[in-house]
Amino acid sequence: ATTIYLKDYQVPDFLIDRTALHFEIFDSHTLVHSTLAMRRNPAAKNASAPLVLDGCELELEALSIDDQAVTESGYESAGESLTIHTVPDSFTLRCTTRIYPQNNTSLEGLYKSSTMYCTQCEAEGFRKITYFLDRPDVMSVYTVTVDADSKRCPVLLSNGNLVSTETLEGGRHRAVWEDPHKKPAYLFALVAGDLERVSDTFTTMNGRKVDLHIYVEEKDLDKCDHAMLSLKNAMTWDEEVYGREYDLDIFNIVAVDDFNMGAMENKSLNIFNTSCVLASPGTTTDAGFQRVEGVVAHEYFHNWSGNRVTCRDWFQLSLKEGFTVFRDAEFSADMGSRVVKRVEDVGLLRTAQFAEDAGPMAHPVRPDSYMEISNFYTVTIYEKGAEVVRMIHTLLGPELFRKGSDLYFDRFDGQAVTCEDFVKAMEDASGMDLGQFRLWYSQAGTPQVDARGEYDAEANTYTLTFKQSCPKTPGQPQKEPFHIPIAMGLLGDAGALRLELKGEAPNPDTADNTHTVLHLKQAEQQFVFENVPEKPVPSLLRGFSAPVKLQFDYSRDELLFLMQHDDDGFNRWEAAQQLGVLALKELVAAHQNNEVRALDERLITAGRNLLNDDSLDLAMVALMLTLPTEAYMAEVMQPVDVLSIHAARMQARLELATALKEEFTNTYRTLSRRQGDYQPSAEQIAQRSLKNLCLQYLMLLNDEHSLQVCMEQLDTSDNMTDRIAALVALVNSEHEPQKALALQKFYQDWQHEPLVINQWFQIQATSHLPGTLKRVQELLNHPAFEIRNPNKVRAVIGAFCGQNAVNFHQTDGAGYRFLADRVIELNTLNPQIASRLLGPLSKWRKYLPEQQALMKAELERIAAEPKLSRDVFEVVSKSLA
Ligand code: DPP
Ligand code: ZN
Repeated sequence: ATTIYLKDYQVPDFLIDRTALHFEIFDSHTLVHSTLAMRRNPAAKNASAPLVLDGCELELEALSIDDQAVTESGYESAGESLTIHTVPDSFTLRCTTRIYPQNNTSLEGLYKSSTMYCTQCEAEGFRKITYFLDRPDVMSVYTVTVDADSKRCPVLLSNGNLVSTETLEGGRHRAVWEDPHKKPAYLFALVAGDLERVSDTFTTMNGRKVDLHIYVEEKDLDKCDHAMLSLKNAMTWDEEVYGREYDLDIFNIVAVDDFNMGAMENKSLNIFNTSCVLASPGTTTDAGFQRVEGVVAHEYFHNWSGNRVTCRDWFQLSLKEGFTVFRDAEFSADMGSRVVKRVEDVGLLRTAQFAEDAGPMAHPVRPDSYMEISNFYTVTIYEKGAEVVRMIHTLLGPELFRKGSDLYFDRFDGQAVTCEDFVKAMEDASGMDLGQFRLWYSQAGTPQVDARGEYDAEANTYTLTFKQSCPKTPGQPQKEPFHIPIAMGLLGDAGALRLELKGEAPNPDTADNTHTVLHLKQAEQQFVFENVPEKPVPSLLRGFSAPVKLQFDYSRDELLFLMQHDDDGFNRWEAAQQLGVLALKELVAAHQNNEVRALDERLITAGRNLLNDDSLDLAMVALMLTLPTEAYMAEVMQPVDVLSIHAARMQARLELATALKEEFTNTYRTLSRRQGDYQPSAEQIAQRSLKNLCLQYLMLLNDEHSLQVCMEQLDTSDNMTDRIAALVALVNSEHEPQKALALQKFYQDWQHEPLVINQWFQIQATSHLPGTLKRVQELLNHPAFEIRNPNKVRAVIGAFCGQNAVNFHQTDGAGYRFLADRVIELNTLNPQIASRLLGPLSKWRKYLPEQQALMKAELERIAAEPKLSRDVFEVVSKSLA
């Protein structure tokens, strides 16, 4: 496979001013007739360049230029392109291709999901529909005509406005759609099927009335309310926070069961994975509700950050994704609990993204090269990209940031631009120098920041010394120091201390002088605080103000102090995490040495205080009572000893459960009583999360009373959050007959709801008990399993390999073999999903030597397969390099 480089970028040789597509959908095939108004790009380097169109797996039926047929000698077709050597400066290209959506298992281009037709064109799926200039800097105005059977496909949708409908002969009908906004091909969408819809309206800030529709299968009509409400909230929020108004009279969402991603922001016709749009209390957990809210907002926000202003090339993917993730995270924070949202996001970043940044696929937020762009829809592009935008927000402050975003949208509306254009707009609007800051876009790897503090009691000064470094990553042996914003405060016995930074005038604007943002720019840098009356405990990197690994030698008592007294909610949680890390590390070491060691008493005392204090936010209590995850421990203890980490964490949880049995029981009882109608509100979610955490701890005790409580919750809950929590606790317990019966009953009750059955799959695939791999293999043969459906693959295979470390890494290597077999199977069916599944194997170098050898052997087995997709080849070859 060839590697594509950012440095080779060239403007397109041709432009497409207008695109007319006519789809004739038949059972056996689809014909696509395209008419493109093309001309040479005046900015092109080569004024006589041949026309090179992108096309993949297409049967070409007709091709003409200005109504002159192009004969076979007039073009050359090779790989994924079609070259026409001589063309005029301006011309009409017509072409007809024949495609087979029903055989398209890659779920890119036009494909069939059960009985409906739909498209997924980002990043390069449009070339599977017709020959085109399939690159985001070629933007065109589209008219789309769709013909299909009236009965099988009563609903025909595309981007923009419906301009006409028509009944055709032979029981067929037609719809014509026109999108007045020019767009790149990756934002094209088409849907044809038998769908019902839920409708509402939204009136924008300037009085435009927008029709909102959510299209689903009839059986799912009762699961659209939350998405609709989320959409309206997102539309209001984008007006209020970014001044962005919707720009068409119609906004459609369609739910599809077979979908590679979460959702897709096609202009005015968002296509969603059912898992990210359908929600009802009876079938969806709190996490599911929050996901729907977040993804609906994310795709809506793309209308400006992605569609109105799009990417010049795919190296700039984070321009739209990082910014849009930052936007949706802030939206969710405003709709629910800000601290909880931040804790969740940082949790993902510090496990998945930090691991990616330390592995063979590490890449900068703006990559320099790729083989297959689908492999770059990563936690680095999305989550780290969002952190980079968040840092700009922190450095500029909300007002200047808004000035910068206004300038960005204004300056680049209707254009395809770069990450550099975004940063420049922020710089121009704020006057801040972001020169060094730009390294966050070009350098991969997670910076390590080591900090120490020194108090001088005579001079009343406190000196913080920071050292930063960044490990080497593929292609980047050496790194320059980053510009790192460190939000911080100093805590004294009586509370937060006033900050007087040496060499800086106190800021008269801020009444609150107890919080500041330090600009760490050098490899080593000191900050001296003056008039510090006592030895402080520093609260550093508040709100996780930069995506770095911070090391500060806190004593455990200082961490306990921060847990109680920090003004920053995120850092209170972080102190609890770091305390947990220290305690777990001790237990891991003991386990490795076959020693018996008890959990640090202080964790038990802290837990008791949290459970006994009614003044605390319940969500915070739940978060702080959750020990660092195994995935996070794997990030802070390398090489990773999976089994010891698991054993240590289980031991710590059991000790907490035993010591705090009474507190967990009381809290559980109190919270169970507080029930009203189910709402996915921050308050109720907090209650349920703490209640269910208590249940999980109690179930570790393996006693009759806990079992009874758990069974009662399972049988009597009116919502899926509580039901699933009880089932998870039961499935991970030793109560054999009850477990099997409950799983069986759950399946019987919910077999008609695929999304619920996916959770049923996932719960079994993530059981930490022995024998899980065998069960997972059985599940692959379960009638409800379907290897062609990405959600099911993720629920069974993805969950087992990615969220069940102790079983995936079982010592005989059977977990690795299982994954390699599935990757080989999916490689031909759906390369994107196959490649994505490989993640856990690709990071083989961080495990113990015996595991490394077994993992590597499986990667080599995959590498030896004769026909590897570009997707899988890239990940496997880079993993073994
Ligand atoms: N559909 C994906 C997203 O919204 C890719 N654009 O992030
Ligand atoms: Zn996105």
